[in-house]
Amino acid sequence: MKLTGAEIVWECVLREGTDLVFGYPGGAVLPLYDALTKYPQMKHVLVRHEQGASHMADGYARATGKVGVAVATSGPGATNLVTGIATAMLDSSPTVFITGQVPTSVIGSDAFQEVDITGITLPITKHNYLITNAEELAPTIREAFYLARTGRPGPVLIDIPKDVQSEVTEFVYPENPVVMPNRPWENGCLKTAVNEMITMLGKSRRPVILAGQGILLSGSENELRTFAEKASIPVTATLLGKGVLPDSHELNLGMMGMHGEPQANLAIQKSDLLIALGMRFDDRVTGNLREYAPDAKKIHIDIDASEINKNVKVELGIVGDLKKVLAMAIESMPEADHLAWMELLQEWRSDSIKRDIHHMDPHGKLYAAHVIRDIWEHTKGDIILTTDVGQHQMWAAQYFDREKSRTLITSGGLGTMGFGFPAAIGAKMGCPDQQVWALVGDGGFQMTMTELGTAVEQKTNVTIAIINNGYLGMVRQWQEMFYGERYHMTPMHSPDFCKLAEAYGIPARKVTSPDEVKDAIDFAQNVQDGPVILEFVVEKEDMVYPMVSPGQALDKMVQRPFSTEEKGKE
Ligand SMILES: Cc1ncc(C[n+]2csc(CCOP(=O)(O)OP(=O)(O)O)c2C)c(N)n1
Repeated sequence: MKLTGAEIVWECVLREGTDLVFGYPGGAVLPLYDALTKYPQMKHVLVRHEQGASHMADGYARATGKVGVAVATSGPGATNLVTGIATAMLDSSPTVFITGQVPTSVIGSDAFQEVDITGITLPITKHNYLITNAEELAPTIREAFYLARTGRPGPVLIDIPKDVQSEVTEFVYPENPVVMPNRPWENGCLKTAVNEMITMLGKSRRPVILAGQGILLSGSENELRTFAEKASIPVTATLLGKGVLPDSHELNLGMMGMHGEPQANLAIQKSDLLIALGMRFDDRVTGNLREYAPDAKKIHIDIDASEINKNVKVELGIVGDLKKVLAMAIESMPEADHLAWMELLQEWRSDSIKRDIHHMDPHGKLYAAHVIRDIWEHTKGDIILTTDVGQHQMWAAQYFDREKSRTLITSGGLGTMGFGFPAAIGAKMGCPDQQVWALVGDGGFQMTMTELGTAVEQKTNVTIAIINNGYLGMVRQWQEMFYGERYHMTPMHSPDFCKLAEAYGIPARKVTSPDEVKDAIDFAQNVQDGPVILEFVVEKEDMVYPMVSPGQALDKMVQRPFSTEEKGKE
């Protein structure tokens, strides 16, 4: 069958199981958009800015586990995707980005809207391609989707010159599976390593599992649970690992790291064996590396060999699919308990940050953490929550318990402000039967609120909960703690968000006191046919505690100082 390059693109994307793309047209993708008219089964969501498309594709991918796809034109269209591509790269999100390029005859001539997007995105993609003729399209697209979703997932970019999109060629879909020269560890080799792990576990009195996003990416939540239960090992999760073991599980210590639970950080520092599963020892989770878990032997299991020994030197590194490795371990490991260790952890647990909020009487004031906990309670936690970046993100990690994976979607690695709202649109389109909320700061929301137009047009039912503290809150917190309370360039003026909503025809409520919160949540839940905005005007100068200051050891946590009222109660 003879097809144009543009038609081949859509044929192949559909065959990869994707019938939804987010994008924005332009000169260099006109043939692609024109061909789209022949593929009504392919839904295209017209965004308001290409960054929005990139985060929507990412949010869709994280919520569903499927590959998210975004399309943009050459030059500024392509560069507008860059932040989203980097966000997907740092968080291993399976995504494919398709960009138009100037015609092959003028590549390299600084043609109108020419930019070397494969050069620009080389370090922030798992792989990228510049297509030079239409015959390359089908095998390349097949390979791109394979790369995006296999091993450690990530973004792949395909740059397609305009003339290639119009070129007519024979379309042959490569039915055979993609074969890549990767060398996973053989079973025998894995078995030896797993036996070594079991021996180390047998000698340990204070083991701790560090569970990362790799658990959900490999679909090994059940294996994690059985592994932890069989050997009675407490589990702490990274931000992106939240939900891989239910927060209500008795072995779950909560999140680790800079704003982690005290018992989780203390457990790591006092442990004699860390078992790191699909995580990458980011500096926000280790604190000062020289003082990190000083008495612990370390085991690191990851699909990506380059992660082993990158930040933390380990006694045992295992490169493999977590599902397979954990299943092997479960089969041959003995049951165990670590009673003395559990008792100690229980003692530390009573120092949890959770206590801090329940003891804190708001005295009529609206605190962000309370709002977040209230949303959790009134929605019974049964929603997909996306967040933006900042204080509200950390409070969400602390107070919005997760029972399932893929229900907290947040930019962990890159910390991209502007991610939360478009990611929620993508998540809702991937999971239409689930309630989706975007928790955003007043600062971050203003970076991508232009996607309100997209949500209205698409009738996307997401609730946007704006935590409005009038500041770039997290930066203000650092100014308070480390820069002599000089709040320079962090107070931020916002529009009247309810009036903004009105301009778009979006229902909205402003909440200024604790007794209005529940009503507002009910109001939002009654809206079913499009976006809804709740603006929570919260205390301006609140702090996220506990906090491990940069450069400090993980157990040097600054706790919330008691207020005068609370001191009286002690
Ligand atoms: C694109 C981008 N620019 C700058 C930053 C640095 N930054 C991190 S948190 C933050 C403040 C966020 O403020 P806001 O969105 O109001 O949320 P809050 O911290 O108040 O909850 C800033 C500026 C960032 N993470 N991303």
